[in-house]
Amino acid sequence: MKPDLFEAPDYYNIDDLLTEEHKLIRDAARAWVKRDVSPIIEEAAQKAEFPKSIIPGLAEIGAFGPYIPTEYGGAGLDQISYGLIMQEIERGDSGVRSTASVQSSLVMYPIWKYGNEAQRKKYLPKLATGEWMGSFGLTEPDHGSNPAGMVTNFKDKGDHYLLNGAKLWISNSPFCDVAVVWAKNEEGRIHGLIVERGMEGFSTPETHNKWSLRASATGELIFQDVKVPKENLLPNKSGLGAPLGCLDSARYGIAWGAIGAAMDCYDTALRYSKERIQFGKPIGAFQLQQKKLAEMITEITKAQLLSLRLGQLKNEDKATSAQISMAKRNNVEIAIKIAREARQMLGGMGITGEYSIMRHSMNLESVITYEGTHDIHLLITGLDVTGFNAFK
Ligand code: TGC
Ligand code: FAD
Repeated sequence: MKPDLFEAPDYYNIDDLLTEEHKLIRDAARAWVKRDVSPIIEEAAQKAEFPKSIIPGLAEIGAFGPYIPTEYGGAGLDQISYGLIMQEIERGDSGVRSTASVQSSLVMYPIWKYGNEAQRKKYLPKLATGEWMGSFGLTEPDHGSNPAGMVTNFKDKGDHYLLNGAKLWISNSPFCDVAVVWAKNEEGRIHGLIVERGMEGFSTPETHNKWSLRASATGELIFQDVKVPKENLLPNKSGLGAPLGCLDSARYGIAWGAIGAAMDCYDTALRYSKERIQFGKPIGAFQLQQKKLAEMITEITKAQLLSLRLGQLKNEDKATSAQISMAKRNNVEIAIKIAREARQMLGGMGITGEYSIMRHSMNLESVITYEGTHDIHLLITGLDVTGFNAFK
């Protein structure tokens, strides 16, 4: 892969709206991605391996639990800082951002919000340093967009719960130390359980042959009569709203993250358009290529403003789930379109691993599907503005 020459576009001087702390945190994450992610990520993606060597670095830039209070080992930052960290990591690779999203918003967040003090103290500090890695099991083979239909279940056996079922498409599953698993009790009510590696009957086979998110490990979570200690049930929230609450936090991070991938594709295509000569001119001098670049920077700027405003609302605890859905859907869509256009601007070179664009493009095919598909988020907006529920 070519040296990482990334320069972040900021067409509307959005930096002026950030605090000095935001910029310091963002710049530290940006420098880390350039130094520790860019040189190794293409090979990791080609080999379809998650680069575990970057786990300590992710912890150091505050990517594990950015907004979790410091007393539990988190970074104690605000929501805009969290978003900026996700943006910078996904500028490097969506799969690396996935690892951070899952650890922060889908594992640490439910333990922090729905767990008791003993659970917080036991798990959060080790998750914040990356000593323990987590996964989040909601999706099942027959229940993806409709998690309410899940069949994974647990029975009360007096001194423990007996967990049975299977989860599919689980990020970090092949190497996770703990999994936050959503399952129904005997009354059909959904609860979160913390399952630890080593519990008998718990296995995590890897899913192979992915063409997308290749630098992220994806797999299953299989439970065959797993005895889960009673103290591993998350006591403070149950029902589908509990996992969906975690998704709000992760979807928010993705809304920012997708901008990072879009910025990287735009920046690469812009640089290439100034260097690549055809018909005696840089290709950037042709109107058709300028149209592509002008539309890219317009969409990136709109997405940056959308995320920043959403971050302000989140900081005030006023962001609605539907507002988060809109930002996730919009920003991933513009990123995938920008990746596609940027890829074309590089001609044949665009399909190679010399540049990051094709990898971003393939990664974004997962990002547009997970955490609620593109169409599911459209229906959430549709429901919000009309009051009519098109799901049921
Ligand atoms: P519905 O009847 O609408 O709601 C059930 C209960 O949940 C509440 N609720 C929410 N709470 C918090 N946040 C949200 N976003 C919420 N949305 C709904 C709701 O108020 C209700 O509460 P209550 O107290 O009345 O019971 O539920 P539904 O069954 O009709 O489903 C609605 C739908 C389709 C929007 C929902 O199921 C959905 O979002 N489906 C998409 C599934 C999904 O996003 N899966 C993601 C799996 S995790 C993942 O992909 C990780 S990838 C990570 C990575 O690698 O980065
Ligand atoms: P389906 O739900 O079967 O959807 C198929 C198609 O039907 C989609 O286009 C969808 O939009 C459409 N559709 C479904 N319902 C409707 C409707 N009512 N109206 C209109 N169209 C509809 N899950 C986890 O729990 N944890 C993870 O860590 C995790 N990581 C993932 C990592 C990767 C790489 C991938 C690809 C997925 C991951 N997922 C994870 C699962 C992800 O959340 C699901 O793939 C996603 O929610 C969609 O579910 P599905 O794949 O079963 O598709």
